Amino acid sequence: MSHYNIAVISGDGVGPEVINEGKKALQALSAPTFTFTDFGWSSDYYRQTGRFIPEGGLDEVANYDAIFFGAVGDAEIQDHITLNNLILPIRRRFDQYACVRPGYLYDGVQSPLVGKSGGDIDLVVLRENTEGEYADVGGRLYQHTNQEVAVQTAVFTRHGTERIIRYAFEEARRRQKKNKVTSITKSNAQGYSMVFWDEVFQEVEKDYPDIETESLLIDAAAMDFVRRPEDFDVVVASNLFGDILTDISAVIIGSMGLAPSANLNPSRQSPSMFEPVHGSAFELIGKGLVNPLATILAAAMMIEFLGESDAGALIRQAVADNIRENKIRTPDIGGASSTTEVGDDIVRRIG
Ligand code: GGG
Repeated sequence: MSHYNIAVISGDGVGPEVINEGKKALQALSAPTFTFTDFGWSSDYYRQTGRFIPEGGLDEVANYDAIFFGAVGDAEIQDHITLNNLILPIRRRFDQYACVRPGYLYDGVQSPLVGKSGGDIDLVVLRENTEGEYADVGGRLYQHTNQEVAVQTAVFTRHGTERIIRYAFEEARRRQKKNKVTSITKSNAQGYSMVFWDEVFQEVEKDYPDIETESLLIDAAAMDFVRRPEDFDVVVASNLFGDILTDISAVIIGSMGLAPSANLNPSRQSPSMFEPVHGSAFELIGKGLVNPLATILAAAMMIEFLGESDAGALIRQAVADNIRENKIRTPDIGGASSTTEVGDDIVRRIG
């Protein structure tokens, strides 16, 4: 029987609550088995030590099969500090360049979009995860004066752009749904980086004549995610545009609490990381109101990436059945049950 060593970074806010339910779902499987090692890296750890990740911490995590991540963000610490010192260094160090964010409307969930029912929305956004607008390049001059200058540079390399676009085409073939890839840019306004992205997309698409292609500007894509989400299959976008679009895809499938995310290193030379799309939601801490299903679905993505497709399917089925039955669900999707009660129901169904 396979056994996996999982590095767990619960992080901030509701992270520990949802990670707890994700671990429960994984432990309910008869196979594979897991050893979870908790790494207490978080904003609290930063308050105590001045660091989010201890010296040598990433070297230690490099030895694990995967990373199971909760959330980052704290009421007292600016978001750019938490992000740039915890989650972004992990994504970059382990070259987790493919951020995979599925948006699926489950049978039994009310989409805010009129007339959409189960399965009508079934798309996946491939977000470039290591460079683009999130490249840590820039600076500030003459701070706190009238002459203040702030520069933030986006970085698009051929290597980084081509590999995420290629991954998107491969994903469209793997999914066997609409065999379509939509590329998102803003090349009407950003004549260097985004025109470059369009050119790379046009080069790569030649290698995939079986896949239909479409190119949209980010503003049109945001509108079309609301107006015609059923037309999308695989969507590939830069780091920032992918981040924004996946908040839209989460809300149109009924809740941020239903949106999982995988940060993949497809070469498998370093561990990949799995997390809910949602952040720390610190206003919900300790209330038992947070929906654990995004994290449980991220757990399913994790074991599928590790090669355990049958076990992943079991978890997915448990989630789909829980939602369809519409008895035990958290308030974000119209229920009155707690985080733990939903997690317990998933465990019962898996068991
Ligand atoms: N579980 C994901 C999480 O905590 N996200 C917080 C966040 O703000 N992330 C920004 C990003 O992924 O770009």
